[in-house]
Amino acid sequence: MKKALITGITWQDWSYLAELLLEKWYEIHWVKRRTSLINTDRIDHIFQDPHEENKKFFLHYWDTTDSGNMIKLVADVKPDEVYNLAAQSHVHVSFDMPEYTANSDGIWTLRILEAIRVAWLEKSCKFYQASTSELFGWMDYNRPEAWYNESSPMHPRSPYWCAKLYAMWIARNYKESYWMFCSNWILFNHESPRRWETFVTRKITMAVAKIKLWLQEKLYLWNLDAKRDWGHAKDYVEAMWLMLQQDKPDDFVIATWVSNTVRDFVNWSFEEVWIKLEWRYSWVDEKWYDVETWKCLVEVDPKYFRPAEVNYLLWNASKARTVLWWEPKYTVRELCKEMVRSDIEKFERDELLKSHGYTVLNQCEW
Ligand code: NAP
Ligand code: G4F
Repeated sequence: MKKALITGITWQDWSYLAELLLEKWYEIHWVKRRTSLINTDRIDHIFQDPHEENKKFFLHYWDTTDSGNMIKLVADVKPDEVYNLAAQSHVHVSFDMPEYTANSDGIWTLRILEAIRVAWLEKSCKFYQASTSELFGWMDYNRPEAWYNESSPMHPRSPYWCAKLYAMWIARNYKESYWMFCSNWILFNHESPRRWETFVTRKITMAVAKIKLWLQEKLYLWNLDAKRDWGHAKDYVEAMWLMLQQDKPDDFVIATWVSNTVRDFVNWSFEEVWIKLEWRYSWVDEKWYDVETWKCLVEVDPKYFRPAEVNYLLWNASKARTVLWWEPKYTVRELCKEMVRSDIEKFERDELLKSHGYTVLNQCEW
């Protein structure tokens, strides 16, 4: 049985990766930081195995800023594969907390690589680094032949991407210096009903569900013309696992190769609940109205402005297709439908619980 060590377990990617690795009979060591509130709702279903003898999960507490703990953990567990998913991954927040982001996303990768090396596991342990599409920053979208691939020049546009660029290069450096198996997964945006609530797709689908159920009046956004290639996290974790099953380490762009605007995602989400919108004015004054009631449902709020923005991204993911034989199964419309439906179910359930006197925790800023 292979042993996997996974960092960043409370959110979206980990939960899908854990489901996949369980099917493949891995022993999983999951590490999470201590929080004062319980935040394991995305993964609780995985741990509710009543048969103790089936237990293949081991929880360890740790934080990306704590190297001593990681050195001990790696030496004790001796993992065959390490999936490094933990990160302060919100771009806007990284402008507010640049130093923390550099430490937690950049230097952290060095800490874990060193932990593998000092435990003498550099020849046996495969390391996976969750890198990001937005390392490339600018794109000239008038020249589609310039679609970016693994070797395009990089121009990160936020403290988060600068930290991730360091992380990617230090992993490449350990591969070249110590012959470690280090692969970078250069990911486009991937979403799901388990996506954190403050990324734009989930923020939209939650708001649409709440508006439909009369629980929210309006959705506030910024930069509706930003274009993203949105895939399903379930598809993307499969690529993650495939990368570590290769004979040689390599870097791969993982994308669906279709790019849409935030505006498209808003429209599709409202279409799922049979609300048709029409927009008036433009840029910061943009407002969207329900064509039946002429109620304003979407507005621009400059609060979400980013000091530097990436407006457009489209990458060439042909290497993953030819080498890993990886293909995304979900289209962005299917993804959007699943997210809206899941949010409607969630809020209907929450309302039912509240009507029976239970408290339901709510979050959401940015
Ligand atoms: P996510 O939802 O933001 O989850 C990040 C995880 O890291 C959470 O479990 C979080 O724990 C943990 N974490 C953050 N800071 C930590 C710290 N100081 N110590 C310990 N744990 C910490 O991210 P995701 O969307 O699942 O993405 C996984 C990875 O892929 C990230 O590295 C992200 O940067 C990268 N990525 C994601 C996308 C995407 O579109 N989803 C695209 C490109 C790259 P808490 O629950 O305690 O906060
Ligand atoms: O959903 P977002 O916050 O994702 P962003 O910035 O593209 O970053 C995500 O994908 C990266 C990979 O490509 C990851 F590395 C990163 O960790 C993260 O998972 O924003 C998408 C777009 C942006 O252009 C943003 O400015 O939507 C725009 N947007 C417009 N209004 C908004 C909002 N974004 C957020 N979060 N909230 C808004 O109200």
